[in-house]
Amino acid sequence: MINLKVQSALNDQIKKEEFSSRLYVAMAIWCETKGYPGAAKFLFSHSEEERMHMLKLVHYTNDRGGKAQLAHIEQPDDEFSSLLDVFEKVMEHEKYVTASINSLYEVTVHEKDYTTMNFLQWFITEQVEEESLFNNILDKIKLVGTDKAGMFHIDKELDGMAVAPAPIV
Ligand code: OFO
Repeated sequence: MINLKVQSALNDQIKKEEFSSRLYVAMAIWCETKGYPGAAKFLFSHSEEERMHMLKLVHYTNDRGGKAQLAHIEQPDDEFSSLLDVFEKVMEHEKYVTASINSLYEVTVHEKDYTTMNFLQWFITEQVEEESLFNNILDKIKLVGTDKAGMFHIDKELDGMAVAPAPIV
């Protein structure tokens, strides 16, 4: 049976992953309506990945004899000044999620919940990959600045980077 403090921290993370999924849909909508179809496709697919993260936590909590709980999700921002602004906000958000995963891990260390510590390794690695992915995208966007041909090229590249989410395990 899962410890209640760990369960509560997992539920908190479930809320954040669900919010991430909504935030990336809001960003994808902005991109789709501003002429960046590739960035929109990429962000819609990333939203699916966040949903998969949420469900991974849901199944784990339930499988350990706990109960996953959904919470009220606040409205994400949906106005951005540029594609650079969108990806700067993605980066900011991912750093926040990384800090949150680290805090969740600290709870499991404190509670000596070795099974959850082990489970969270996947999320720790995933955050390293996500931060590096978004850093690369940000570097490219900064490099082209306001050059329209460059932006068109980046949008095409983002189109190719959209991935179908891996199955939940
Ligand atoms: Fe769930 O990894 Fe991004 O937020």
